[in-house]
Amino acid sequence: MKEKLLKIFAEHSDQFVSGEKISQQLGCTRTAVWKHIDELRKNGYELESAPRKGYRLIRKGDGIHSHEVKVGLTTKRIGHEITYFDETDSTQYTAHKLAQEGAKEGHVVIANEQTKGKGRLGRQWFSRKGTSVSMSLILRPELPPQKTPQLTLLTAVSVVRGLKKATGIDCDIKWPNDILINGKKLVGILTEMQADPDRVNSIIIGIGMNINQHHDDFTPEIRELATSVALVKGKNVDRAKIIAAVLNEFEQLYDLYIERGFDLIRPLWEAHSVSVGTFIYARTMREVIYGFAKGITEDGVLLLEDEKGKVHEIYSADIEIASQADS
Ligand code: BTX
Repeated sequence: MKEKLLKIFAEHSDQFVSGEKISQQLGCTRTAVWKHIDELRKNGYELESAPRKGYRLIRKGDGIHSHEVKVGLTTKRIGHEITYFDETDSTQYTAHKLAQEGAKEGHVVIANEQTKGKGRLGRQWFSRKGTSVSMSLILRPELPPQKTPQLTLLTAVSVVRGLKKATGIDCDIKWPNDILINGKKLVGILTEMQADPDRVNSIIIGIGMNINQHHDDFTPEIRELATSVALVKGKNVDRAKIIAAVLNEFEQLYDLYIERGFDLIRPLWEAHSVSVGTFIYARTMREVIYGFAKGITEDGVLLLEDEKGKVHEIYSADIEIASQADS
């Protein structure tokens, strides 16, 4: 009901809508309308009421609303099913559960706040209420498990293109899963799967985006390494619009990928990459390797040529771009 009421206000932006019209559209009594309006106010919405005119939405609450995302979607299936939480532990957990229960490809889980956001290798991902986007996308491609890293790279391209369309900002990609602006982390991507040895059952792509955080909204441990769209643009932006733009880009690239493979995605990824064609340090589980990042393979594996000319295939690592003095 709340979603329907918000949709009515979205269709009458800045205008009054009479209580009678709302009750007709919602199919409920005027008293029930008043209760729903009261509920919205408790959720942080500012609503003006005027005798004989009705209600007018002045300021939205700090949530993300499914219908606002859906209004911006041009997709055929991605994002058509949305499960939304004002607060949850991690959207990845819910998405895994939904996938096990048979959720369809394209189902998206979105949260306004995560209390146990997951990064890679058991690390934490911070997402502050009302400022960030935490979402997990359920996919069911027919792929062998070793191809799934390609989807991380495809997602990174979708995020860069979606952010450009929705906000005008240009971001860089650092292999494999970081989106950066001026060297600071704006977005993190976590790809997980449920698979048999030779076949993927589902892939869950988690995307954490810093959107409206200001400096003090970041916890001290990430304050110097993180940035947000608002910090770059100097003003807050609409999170629902950004989600829709990213999902739109994602579907286009994903359809292309399913039809034609990774070959067309790779150059798009390389065009935004700051970690290829340069000297880097790659910190793997076992060692740190310094060398020249030559490119990525068909499977999204990073090729790193060390000082002795040996080329290492890096499947998973944290990358640091070497300073000019190192190279
Ligand atoms: P990662 O392991 O590459 O990055 C995690 C590291 O990034 C942390 O150790 C910390 O240093 C830093 N960090 C944590 N939070 C932030 C932040 N908000 N901004 C910048 N830097 C940060 C990246 O893992 C993958 C993150 C995926 C997050 C999404 S959100 C939706 C979905 N649900 C969930 O629990 N995880 C994914």
